[in-house]
Amino acid sequence: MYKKEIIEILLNSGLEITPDALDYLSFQNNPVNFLNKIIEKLKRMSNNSVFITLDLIKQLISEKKYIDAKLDDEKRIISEKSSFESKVKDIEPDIEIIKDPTGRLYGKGQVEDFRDLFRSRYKKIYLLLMERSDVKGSTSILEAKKLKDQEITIVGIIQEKRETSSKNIYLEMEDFSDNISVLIPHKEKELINKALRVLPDEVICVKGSIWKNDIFMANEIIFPDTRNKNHNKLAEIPIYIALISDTHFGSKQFLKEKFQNFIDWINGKSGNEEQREIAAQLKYIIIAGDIVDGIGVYPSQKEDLELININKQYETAANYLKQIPEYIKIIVIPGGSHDAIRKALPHPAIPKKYARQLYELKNVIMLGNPTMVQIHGVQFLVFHGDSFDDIISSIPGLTYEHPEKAMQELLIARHLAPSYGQKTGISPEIEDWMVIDEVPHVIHCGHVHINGYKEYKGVKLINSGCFQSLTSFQKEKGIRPTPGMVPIINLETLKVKILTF
Ligand code: D5M
Ligand code: FE
Repeated sequence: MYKKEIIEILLNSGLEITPDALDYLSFQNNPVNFLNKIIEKLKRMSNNSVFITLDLIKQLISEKKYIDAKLDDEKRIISEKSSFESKVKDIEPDIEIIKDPTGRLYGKGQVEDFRDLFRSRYKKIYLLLMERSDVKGSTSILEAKKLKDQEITIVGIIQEKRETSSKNIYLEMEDFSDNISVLIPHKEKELINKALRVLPDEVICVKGSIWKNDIFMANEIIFPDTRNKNHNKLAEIPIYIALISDTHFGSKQFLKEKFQNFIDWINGKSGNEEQREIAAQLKYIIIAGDIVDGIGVYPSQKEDLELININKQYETAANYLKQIPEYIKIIVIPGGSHDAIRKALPHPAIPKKYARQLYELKNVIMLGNPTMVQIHGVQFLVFHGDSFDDIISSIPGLTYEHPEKAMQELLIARHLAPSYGQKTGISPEIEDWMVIDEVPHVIHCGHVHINGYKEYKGVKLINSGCFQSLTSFQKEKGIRPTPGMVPIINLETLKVKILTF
């Protein structure tokens, strides 16, 4: 609706815009006003770029709160206008819980349990690799060592990755029959780039042959990856879902006004005509962890807390969510460091003893992390993203600004937390819950506090951002959050929009 107007203004200013940035702008509360402020800011910065990209906009938003999405004027005008009525309130909710670790976690931390965990991981990913037309069968490492001068395919768990001074990479791999050093020669640039993306404890396939001294010389690295996701059975009518995370209730940096704006929009009390139309079709919300800020998460956290009682933090969350009409179903999963659950993945749902008021809300469904749900045929894999710190620091080229790229690496590895023994705690369960057995339509994560979105092979990779402003911890780490950005998906078309509150 506003797009033509936006393009016209940009043409007049000698600027161009990328399609995602145009979508983003057109969904602002007052797009023209928002755009004019961006142009003004660009001029002041004497930025020479002709293209307005989504990254550039995000950078500008995180720098200053000059583009504050307060809806004051518009809100007043609209609330005086027509009354609001939901178009989906009488539709029967259609949620199927496909996978939820709650009540099914038994790991006690014994050494044998870790063996079971890695066997389960190996078995599951081995089968995914065998589905690929370019793999078809493999040789055990024990057998492979006896086969000289022939092309061999092996599948193994990465025990260690080493880069030598001559820039060769060695992958130490094992498959429960034996282990072997796999050499990636430095001259093979493409292969080296792939090897740099390999993470410890990941299961991958390599092709090549036995070289001298039982060293395997690789000529190909194959990740399990995925085929294009088909979009056959989606919702039959437009029904919307909003994805949020990292609300951090109880923190002094929890953004009350932005969250209240979000709730007001749900209740038809704010937003432009197009946004109100979406609100009238909103039926689901998923919250992907870090509901509250927790207690004692880092040494000086007390100074950042408004509420120093965990129950009170969840009670506050419930008091906000109470304002959401009951016909809207809310799925809540925890995050590892702030919510009241054990540190190691997978996480069960937040226990009732901490979050009684959330359990008392009839429309709230408390599940574990990760969890897989199907809503009107659309599958959502919901994971807080606890492993992102490890992945972003391990794979060259990944940054906090683009969490969606980290999500793509996880999907390619078909595992949500590949490496053991780094920052991400992993519990030794009999089954590896973190393997992405079934590829969903949408993967929804949080944790990094930076909104990000991309599509990979038909799968929407979405990081929903946060409702907490910059904390001293993030400032120290150089992380610039993008609070109040809420991805909304139409379950009929899978189209994604980002609303800003
Ligand atoms: O995470 C808030 C932000 O801080 C998010 O961008 C992730 C980042 N973060 C969290 N833990 C770490 C560590 N250990 N190193 C680097 N960056 C980190 P939250 O989990 O909400 O505190
Ligand atoms: Fe968080």
